[in-house]
Amino acid sequence: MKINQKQTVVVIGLGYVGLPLAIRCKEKEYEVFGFDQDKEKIDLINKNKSPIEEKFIEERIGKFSFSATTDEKIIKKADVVLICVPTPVDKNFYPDLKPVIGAAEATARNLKKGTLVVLESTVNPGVSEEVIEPIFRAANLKVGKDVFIAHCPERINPGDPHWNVTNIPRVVGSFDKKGLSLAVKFYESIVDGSIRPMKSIREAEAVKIVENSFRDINIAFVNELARSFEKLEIDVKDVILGAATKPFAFMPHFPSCGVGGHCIPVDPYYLIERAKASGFDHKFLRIAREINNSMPTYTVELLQDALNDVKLPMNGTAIGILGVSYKANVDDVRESPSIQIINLVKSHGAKALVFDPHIPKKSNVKNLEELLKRSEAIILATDHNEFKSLDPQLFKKHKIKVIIDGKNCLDKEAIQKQGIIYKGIGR
Ligand code: SAJ
Repeated sequence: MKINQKQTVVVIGLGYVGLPLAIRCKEKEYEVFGFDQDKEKIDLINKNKSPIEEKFIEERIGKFSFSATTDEKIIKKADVVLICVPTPVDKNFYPDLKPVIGAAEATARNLKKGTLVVLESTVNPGVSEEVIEPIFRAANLKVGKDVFIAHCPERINPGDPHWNVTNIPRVVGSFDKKGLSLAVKFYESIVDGSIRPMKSIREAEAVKIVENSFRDINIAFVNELARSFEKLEIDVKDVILGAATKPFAFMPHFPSCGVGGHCIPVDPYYLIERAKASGFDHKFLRIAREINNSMPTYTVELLQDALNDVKLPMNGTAIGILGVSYKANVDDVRESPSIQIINLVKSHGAKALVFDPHIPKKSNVKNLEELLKRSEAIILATDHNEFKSLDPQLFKKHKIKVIIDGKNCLDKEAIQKQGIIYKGIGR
């Protein structure tokens, strides 16, 4: 098989990763079809509407439209199959490969011989060899002859105004030379950035896990600092910004009410569990996960302490929660610390008033005005632009007594000047 733009690409999984990828392949003049199990999503895409709030997609979906279906037989048309399905963890933080297995089995059932199959979903080292290859072998498809399998870990950063599928450099690994060369050629045809071939498919899988575990442990480091500096009355954000003036060998991360999203809090568990099966315990990764998982509880404890200072019980008090999304200016609640914070606040008998301008469906008040009017205390859980610019006098006007700034994004001094108790995460 040769890679050229007249070929047909089928993208399996049309979310944050698959949808921009399908649009980009269309922009690069491939014949593109999308396959997803979610009928609602398919109907929106076929009406050139984006199922997610993402500028890159919303700007292009009309211009580079492609047809999407819930029928797996569309895979029969593919010269290149791109698997972009979720790789979550279950409630015990154990990797859940069911979506990846389902996509690989559907591909094996409908595969045209000689097709290139690329897994973009984040998986631990070993999944391609131990899970994917056996699925094709069981369908009498020999890897390296009947099918070429590669791994090119996705690197989408939702909401990023600059880095997107067109320009983020990629790494690619495969089982064999032919698979590697086909995959490198394919990604070179759609990405204006470097495509680095890896020595093996297992090393390509390891790259993404390392990238995101690196971020998780660095966030855990500053979250631990925040809890220590709170007792030492040191403003951790000011210290991190001070350290960041060092032009080399320091990379700022910032403490917050928790680590959400479908990547950072999830990916380390894939390595922790696979390494455990080989007899290695990633103590450091586990401790970092424990620290980051503890931040929502810590945030609610800050609220309880502050309410004690104003003699307000949690029970029966109206608490405003600003933001449900896991990070600023997106509409994604996956693994969002806000959800845990809302549940914790409710478990103490408080009334949780929730507002997120990006996710009206998850809000239980009409607008910010109503939340401010009805709340006695506030937890800012997502640093949406709409919240960062709030005038502290507005809080005063609505007699807000306590503000817990879960993203350290509000003006501490200006709020304190209004006679409001302010507690940040480590400041
Ligand atoms: N967070 C902190 N402190 C920080 C940075 C993030 O508490 O210093 C929190 C965020 O509030 C959020 C979570 O961590 O709840 C994840 O934030 P993120 O900025 O890492 O956002 P993601 O999950 O969209 O991460 C993506 C990832 N991209 C891929 O996995 C392909 C990640 O690799 C990128 O490093 C990240 O974007 C990025 O650089 O922004």
